[in-house]
Parts: sequence; C-alpha cells; structure tokens
Amino acid sequence: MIELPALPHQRIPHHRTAAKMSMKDILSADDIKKALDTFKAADSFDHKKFFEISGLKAKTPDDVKKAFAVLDVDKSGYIEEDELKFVLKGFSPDGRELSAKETKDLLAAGDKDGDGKIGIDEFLGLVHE
Ligand SMILES: [Ca+2]
Repeated sequence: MIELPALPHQRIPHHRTAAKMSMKDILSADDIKKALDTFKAADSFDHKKFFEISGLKAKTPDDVKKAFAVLDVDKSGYIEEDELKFVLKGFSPDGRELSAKETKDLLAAGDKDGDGKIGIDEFLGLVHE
C-alpha cells in the first residue's frame, strides 16, 4: 500500500502516538478498582460480573476492541491462555493472577471455536454475554 504524506492538520500529536493505551483510557479507575476488589479472593473470579462491575459490558464494541488490544500483550490477534492468566493485570498492574482453574474456566467460556485462545469476536461475546 502506498502511504500518502499526511497533511499538517491531519498529523496526530506526538504525545498521543507515544502513549500506550491502557484500561484507564477506556474505563474509570474507580470502576476498575471496584471490580478488582470484588474478586480479590482466589477462585472467586466471575467474568460476567467482572465485566459488568468494571463497566466494560456497557461500552461500545469499539471500546471493547481497544480493551482486547490491551489484553493481547504480544499483539498476536488472540488472547492466549498465558495472557488470560494475567487478564486482571491488564486492568491494573496490582490486579492478581488468575488461578489455573479460573484461567481454564474463562477460556472455556470464551473459546467458542475450540482453538484454545480468545479471538476478538469471542471476546466481544464474552464481555456482552
Ligand atoms: Ca496474544
């Protein structure tokens, strides 16, 4: 694809390209904290309630896609099992790791085509379930 030079008024300000997207750009810090606090205990994670309390469920598909991009740390286009384990850390650095059981359960809930990872459509389904 040929890249056309951007007109001066179309240039994205440098401080916006330099900043990495985080959940705080999508959700309120208070809602993230509330959601993480609710599931602090090991093996208490419930994705339906988590996405509701964190406010992600109420977001547009575009915002949910941005959240997916934050959680897809290696930018593979999928959230693999090892990324799912750290899904709460994607919401906040002090989020806990999911247990092996929680990770398996979450994968099973979202992985509709059985390829062992969560694609964007599966993530949208999981969040809006
Ligand atoms: Ca990935």
